[in-house]
Formats: sequence, structure tokens, C-alpha cells
Amino acid sequence: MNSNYKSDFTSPVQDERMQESDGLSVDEFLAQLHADYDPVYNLMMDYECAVMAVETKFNILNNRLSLRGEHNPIESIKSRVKSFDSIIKKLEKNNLPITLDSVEENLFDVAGVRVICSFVDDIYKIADNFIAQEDITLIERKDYIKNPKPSGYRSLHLIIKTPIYTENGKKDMFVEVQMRTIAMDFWASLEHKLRYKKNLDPKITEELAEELKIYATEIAKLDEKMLTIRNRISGKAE
Ligand code: 0O2
Repeated sequence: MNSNYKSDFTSPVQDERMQESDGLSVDEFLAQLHADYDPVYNLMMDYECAVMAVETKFNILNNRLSLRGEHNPIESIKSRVKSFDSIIKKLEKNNLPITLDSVEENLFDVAGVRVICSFVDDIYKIADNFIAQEDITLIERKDYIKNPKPSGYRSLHLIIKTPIYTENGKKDMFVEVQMRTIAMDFWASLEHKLRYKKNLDPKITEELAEELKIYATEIAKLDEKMLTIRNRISGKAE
């Protein structure tokens, strides 16, 4: 990730810590953090704020669109901030510097918001409305609904940058938004379990992955059929 996306604001303490920790091993970095956890705590709080800000935007969109339409386009919203353990593992896995600066520059999914819709067309409608907002900068859009992953995974991913307002000023934060239907979410949760199940016979894992791939296609067909029925109920042309 290039430095164009660097945050506008860095606290002096955090800045010093980043420079100090540059080039440290994971153990050294963790020992240093153990002595003073404040910079990590502050950064995690910034990500929490970004998640809250984005969640609020989706809740507002849902309310506004449902007032004008016939249904709530958003079924539910789930959010999370990646654990610091997982953050360090991801930096290590990708051979990235183990520093707070590196977290902010290189990892886009520390703050994650998952938006679950009933129907596929709502995903695109909500996404377009969200991206059009002035304080949302779209960094990357990955459409795994139109181009599913080899596993069968389907979702619309948006990497965005949005400002939060801290006691020290404005700060831009990256947030990963995953948008999918209820059925796609059901599928992804089960497939995620299989992906992280370590003590399963590899042959069985492979068989189940193949089976899940078939169901991913069936789920996509079902989503399409449900949309057709909804459109017929509401008198929309197909
Ligand atoms: P978790 O535990 O959900 O956070 P990267 O973000 O660097 O890992 P990439 O290719 O840039 O990889 O991002 P990608 O694949 O567009 O999106 C990554 C996230 O999408 C994953 O995060 C999952 O949440 C989800 N995802 C992507 N592919 C699959 C898949 O095949 N099955 C399921 N169930 N989820 C998928 P994490 O960090 O891998 O996991």
C-alpha cells in the first residue's frame, strides 16, 4: 500500500513509538507494547470509532430507503475490529513491518462492517448510495457477487476511507465493508468454519469444500428467484 493513504493525524507518542519499533521482532515489539499499551489502545479506539461511523451511515440509509420503499433493504449489520493478535499475525504473514504505522498503512480490514441484505439488488443500491457520500472515499471495490471466488464465496467488498473526529483532530481511517445476502452470509459462515478447522481429515475437507461450492451456486440461483418473486409481488418489471 502506498503512503498516499496515510492518516492525516499521528499523535506524538504514537509517532515516536512507530519510529522506535521499526525493524523490531514480534517479541521485541510486544515487550515494548507491554511497557506502554496506550498507543495501541488509542489506535484500536480509532478503529472502533470508524466502525461506529460507518454503521451509523448504513442505519441511516436503511431508514431513509425503507421510508420510501416497501421493505427494509438491510436485514442486519455486523461489525468488528480485528484483534491485535490477528493484526500482528497478518503483518507477519505478509512480511510487513511490525509497527503501528504499518498497521495503518498496510491493513485495510482492521475495521470491518458486514451489511446483510435480503435481496441482491438492495446490495448495489445501498453500496451506490454509501459510496456517493461526500466523506466516503472509495479505495477499492471487489465484486465477488459478479465474479465469485474459486471457493464459491460471494460478497461485494468495499475498501473505503472515512474521517473520524478525535480529541486531537480529524483522522482518516480505512474500513472494509462486506455486503451480501442472508443466504450468502449463511454460506460464508459455514465455509469459514471449514476453512479454519485444522484437525479435519484433508480428504474430508476437500469433499466438503467441493460440496459447499455446489451449494454456493444453488444459493445464487435461489437469491435470483427470490428477487424475481419480490419484483412480481411489488409489480416491478423483471
Ligand atoms: P476474517 O476472519 O473474516 O477477517 P486479505 O484481506 O489480505 O486477507 P484480500 O484478497 O485482499 O485478502 O481480501 P479479500 O479476499 O477480498 O477479502 C478478505 C476477507 O473476505 C476475508 O477476511 C473473509 O472475511 C472474506 N473472504 C474472502 N474469501 C473468502 C472465502 O472464500 N470464504 C469465506 N468464508 N470468506 C472469504 P479474512 O481476513 O480472510 O478472514
